[in-house]
Amino acid sequence: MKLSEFVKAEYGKSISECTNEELYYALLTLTKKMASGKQHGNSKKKLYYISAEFLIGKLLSNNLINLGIYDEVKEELAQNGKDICEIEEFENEPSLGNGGLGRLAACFIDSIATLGLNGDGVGLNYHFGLFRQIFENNMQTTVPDPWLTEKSWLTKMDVTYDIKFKGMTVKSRMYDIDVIGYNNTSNKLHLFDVESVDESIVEDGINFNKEDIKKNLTLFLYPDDSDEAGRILRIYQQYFMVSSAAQLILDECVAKGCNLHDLSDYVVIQINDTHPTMVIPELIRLLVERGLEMDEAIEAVTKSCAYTNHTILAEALEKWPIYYLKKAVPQLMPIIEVLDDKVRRKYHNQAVYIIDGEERVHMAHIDIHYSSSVNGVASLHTEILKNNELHHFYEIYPEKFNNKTNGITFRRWLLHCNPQLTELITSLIGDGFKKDATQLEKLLDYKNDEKVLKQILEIKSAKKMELKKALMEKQNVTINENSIFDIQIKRLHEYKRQQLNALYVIHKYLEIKAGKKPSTPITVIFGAKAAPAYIIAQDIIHLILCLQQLINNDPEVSPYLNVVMVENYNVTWAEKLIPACDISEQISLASKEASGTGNMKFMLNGALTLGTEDGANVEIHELVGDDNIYIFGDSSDTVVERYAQGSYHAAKYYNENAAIKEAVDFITGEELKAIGDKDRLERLFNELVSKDWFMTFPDFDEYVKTREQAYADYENREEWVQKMLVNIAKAGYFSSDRTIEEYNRDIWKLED
Ligand code: F58
Repeated sequence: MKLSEFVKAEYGKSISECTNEELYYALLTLTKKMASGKQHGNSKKKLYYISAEFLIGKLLSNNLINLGIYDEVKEELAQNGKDICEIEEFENEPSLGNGGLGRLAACFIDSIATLGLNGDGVGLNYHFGLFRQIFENNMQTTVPDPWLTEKSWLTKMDVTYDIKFKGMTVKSRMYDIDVIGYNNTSNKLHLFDVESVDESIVEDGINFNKEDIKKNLTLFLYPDDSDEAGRILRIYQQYFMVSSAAQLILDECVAKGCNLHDLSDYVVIQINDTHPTMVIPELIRLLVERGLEMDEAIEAVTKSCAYTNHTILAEALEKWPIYYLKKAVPQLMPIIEVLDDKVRRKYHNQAVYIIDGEERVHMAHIDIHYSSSVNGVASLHTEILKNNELHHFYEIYPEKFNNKTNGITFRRWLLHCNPQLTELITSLIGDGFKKDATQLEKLLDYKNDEKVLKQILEIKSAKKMELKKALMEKQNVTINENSIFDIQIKRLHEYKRQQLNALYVIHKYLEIKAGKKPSTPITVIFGAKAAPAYIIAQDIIHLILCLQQLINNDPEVSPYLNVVMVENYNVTWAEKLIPACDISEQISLASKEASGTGNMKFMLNGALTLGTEDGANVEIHELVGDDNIYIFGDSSDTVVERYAQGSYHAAKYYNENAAIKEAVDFITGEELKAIGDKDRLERLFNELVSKDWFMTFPDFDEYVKTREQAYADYENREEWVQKMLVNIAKAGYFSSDRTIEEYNRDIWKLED
């Protein structure tokens, strides 16, 4: 049905007579109707991708693209004087994720549907999402991010379950979002919510009574866990999610004829990090309740589950005190004890026990023993898991370990966010790359085609202008479209080393002050949210915002260097920032970034990576070769060794390296103290000088040198654009369609 006919039937008027808001809702309804006409994967075996996060981004454009009607709709709107981009402004971005892990889940469900696989996502419907970030006095403050509207992509379903906690039962209700593939399939994202949730209990930012579970359960993603009530609330949330999922899974497979003994013929469950781990004991519990022997239940569940690890930071691996579990979900403890007991009888190595000497349950250990697959998310990451972090497990189960290098959906990260580049590519190599991303390699034929190279540069300039406009509109910030756009956008974490980037900015500022001016001006852009309880991360944001104020207001420096931190960085911002970027900062301490996926999005949009040999940067480097990437820093082997030896002393570097000392001293110098909070800046200074746990100092000199080299190379526009082209052409490997094909081939084994 054409939009005009639909609008006539819906509102009794023409497109041009409608408001943008009316048009948004008309398109939403039309899209949902079209999705319901598509087929759902229907193989005997079904995948359930369980995740605490699905960072899906706005859905309208993406859905129109996947339905194959985007251009048509855009055209029809334009003919009636309407701009699809303005209509999109009416959509709130669903606030259902935090970072890479959640965005990966969103890319994956897109690819699962696109490949026609029978697989749904299962998660939670957080009313206020993660939080909305606001900058005040150069600091992050947090407020709720209410994204739900009366009419939305969610459809309230008739599916409800009783979820039993200690002394209380709550009702979960399922809400579905259509996951429309770029083909004929439409799957579902099932989001569970509690019927009794009460948004009005949130006051004063994002504070609420953490003990009133019935009212608070689905208010926020990752509620503050700096106190015990917050940590126990996370257990309530996790169990609520997995018990709902487990009941749904059993209902669906029984409806298809499963007798539960043959569960693994019907079901495969991908556990996205450890947040859904309790699905293992919960399913075992339910199977026993339905008549299976314990051993058989354990075997059936082990065969059906697969676990993805996303981190090697030991502190990020969840370990829950038994006492918490007993308080919230005591019914799981006897099962977990059986699981632990089996491990202890078989393996006499404390490192692999589920319950440790401090009465804590190691969630990842449950996953590894009682799943049939354990995967890392980039080659280097998987190797580190096998050889270091999870070595004891690898010795027991070498056959379970496998690598699945992450990917991104090109529908969102090229077709949607960069239609200009998409059009150019299509005009050169046809549109086969939209289904088979490896065809992008055909672009290499144009490496010496001046006309094409010029067009690529023109598109980059156009995207820079678009970003400039957005920053002006949304943040009232002016940037120079003729400057180099150097961008670091990701969760704020010390291991990702935004502080290293900030130290470079200080270094550059001082250089300019001393009269050494860059040939082309530089705009350094950051985007990051920091967990509210992560103090040093807040301090780093404070430093960046203070630098922004200082530098942008210094007439001597601002013509050459600018700093911008986008407020409330999210998927919608990423869609604007990535196509405009020249240099993609991927500067984590080698060995610490499991994969990264932003690195892939930037590359696909013609940005060059400035990065360490970490995560998927290693694979990007292999693909594009030395000439088309800027690599610096110590190797992961060196870093691992340095940690093992305990041989790193930040103070030594600080005292012996004048450039480091100068940049670090600036943090507590007069200029910044006049702007910022003395305590915060001092705390950050002390953290760096006395600890610098993520080793920014050893990499500093090489980072500066390599960044300067990138800036120098940028001056040669002919060569630079060739590097851009190589990056775009080689990005095909990072399509999430490839990743999902591998998951299916090696782990899920679903028939189409
Ligand atoms: C990310 N993890 C990894 N975790 O850091 C990144 O390297 C990888 O590319 C991505 O997963 C996808 O595999 C991540 O985003 C979280 O957000 C945690 C959620 C729970 C609290 C601690 C952070």
